[in-house]
Amino acid sequence: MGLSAMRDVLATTVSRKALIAFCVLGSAGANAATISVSSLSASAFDSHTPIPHSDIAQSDGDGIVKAMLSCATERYTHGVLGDAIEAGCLVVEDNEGSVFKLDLPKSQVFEDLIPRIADVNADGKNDVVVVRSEQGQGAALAVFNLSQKQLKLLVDTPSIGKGNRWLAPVGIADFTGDGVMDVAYVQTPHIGGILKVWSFVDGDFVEIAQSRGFSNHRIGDTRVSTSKLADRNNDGVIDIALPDQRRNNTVWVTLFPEFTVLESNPLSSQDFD
Ligand SMILES: [Ca+2]
Ligand SMILES: [Ca+2]
Ligand SMILES: [Ca+2]
Repeated sequence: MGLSAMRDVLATTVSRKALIAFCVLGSAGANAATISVSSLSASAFDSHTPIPHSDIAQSDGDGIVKAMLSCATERYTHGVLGDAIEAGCLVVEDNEGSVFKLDLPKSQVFEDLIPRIADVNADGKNDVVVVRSEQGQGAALAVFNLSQKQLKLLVDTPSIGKGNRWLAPVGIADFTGDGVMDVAYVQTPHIGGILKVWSFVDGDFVEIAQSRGFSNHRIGDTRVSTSKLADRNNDGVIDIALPDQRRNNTVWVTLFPEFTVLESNPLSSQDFD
């Protein structure tokens, strides 16, 4: 192949990538504004920079095996996670070594420090769970996965509905013992925290429990959640430990067979090691 023919092939490849690079997800609400940008090229995961204080998630298995919060931005002026810098994009690597990046629209950030890798929709492939915040709407818990070689929104909870209102994820597990994955977080942990638990049913999140009186985060702390998951009562189903709103007590709750407070003990910092 001559040099000029090679240039033509390259140009075609670039233009095809440009065409598939931008895809508007969904048709209604905040999701319609989410722009998914994926890269089929060998753009190395490590060439991206994580935002300050954030962790890079790693996992075994299929689907997403690495996830990073990147594209540092100060465009969302809330600053409850140690500084005013949030993430404008999510970068993931799949088990075949391909790297994908999802840039949020300017009205949104990832207000989080830990991407959480889990198979939320039970298709055998890892997804990633992060807090996404929007100007005027506040935070929502959002799940992204790889579909047709693009990093896309799989499902999200409703936004809190007011700007600068945040939620602190507690964990992802089957809290109800029915074999279906659930997610738990504390909504507005600084101003009256509500534990909310959602189950992934028929492609959407369905709220299965909520209870007031918890606080798993202090303003400014880079630990996203002071909480613990363990089977406290040895019934084979994972339970949740959280500080109460005043952070005087450690409260263990279970969702099985229904929402129940198992224990409430004076809080010790070791409770959440
Ligand atoms: Ca999955
Ligand atoms: Ca469940
Ligand atoms: Ca249990």
